[in-house]
Amino acid sequence: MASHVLQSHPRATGLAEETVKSHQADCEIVLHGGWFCPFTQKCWVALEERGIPYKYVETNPFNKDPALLALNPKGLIPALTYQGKPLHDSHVILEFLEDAYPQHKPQLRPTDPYNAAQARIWVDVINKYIVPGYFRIFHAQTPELQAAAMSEWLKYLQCFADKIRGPYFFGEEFSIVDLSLTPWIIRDWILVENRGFNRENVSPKFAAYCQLIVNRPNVLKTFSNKECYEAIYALHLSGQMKSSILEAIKSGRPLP
Ligand SMILES: N[C@@H](CCC(=O)N[C@@H](CS)C(=O)NCC(=O)O)C(=O)O
Repeated sequence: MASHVLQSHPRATGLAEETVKSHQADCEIVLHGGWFCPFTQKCWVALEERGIPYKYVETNPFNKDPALLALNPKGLIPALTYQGKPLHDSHVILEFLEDAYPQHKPQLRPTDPYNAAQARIWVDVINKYIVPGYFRIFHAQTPELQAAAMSEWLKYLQCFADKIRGPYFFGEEFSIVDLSLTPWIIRDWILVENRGFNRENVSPKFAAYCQLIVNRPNVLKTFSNKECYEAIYALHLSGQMKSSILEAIKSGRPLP
């Protein structure tokens, strides 16, 4: 089903299309990603923020091509190759980019050890609670289930928002914590229009934080035209989306 949608929307559009076009030369880093994929966007923004040279290769993960399985046995995007060697899982890729390219500033992981540990804690909260919560709201097909999923999500977001030092999570610098939430903030309009989400219901501070995040140039230049996402999100909203993440959520397993 999702593969079918990707046949009509196979490539990045808008600002993201320009970014893809300017990253077609061979490089030691190759990002195998999808224009629609929030996990890809995390890695993509990190490469742009840090000015690390990379090649972008659009990859459809729903066909489970042997070429993708060779890069990631889970058959998911993003996958990254570094000097021809594969890596996968967006949070692992972000950590790898920090470790492999310390000379590319700004680093997104705090250099202070205490803040670095705090960053790990909050990235984990985002990955384990906030991201699955987002998908649970999509997946819920009755008003009661949607309201329950939304109220749980608001609690996680409020807990996160309370810790934002402002303007970004750790203060002045955009970090790996902000980045880990970014793709879901820039995609929250679907929940606003279809599930009654409102950033102000988390807190005015959170709404201001989101505004800052979605206007970062590197976030905008890795984002396609909105209407293209709507075709994919229609599948989520109607319960027709089939993906490893949704299967995990339905069966109570950890996300792949
Ligand atoms: N934990 C993975 C999740 C990646 C993921 O689920 N990617 C989606 C696209 S946004 C995918 O490849 N879906 C294909 C499928 O579910 O079969 C990460 O952080 O990279």
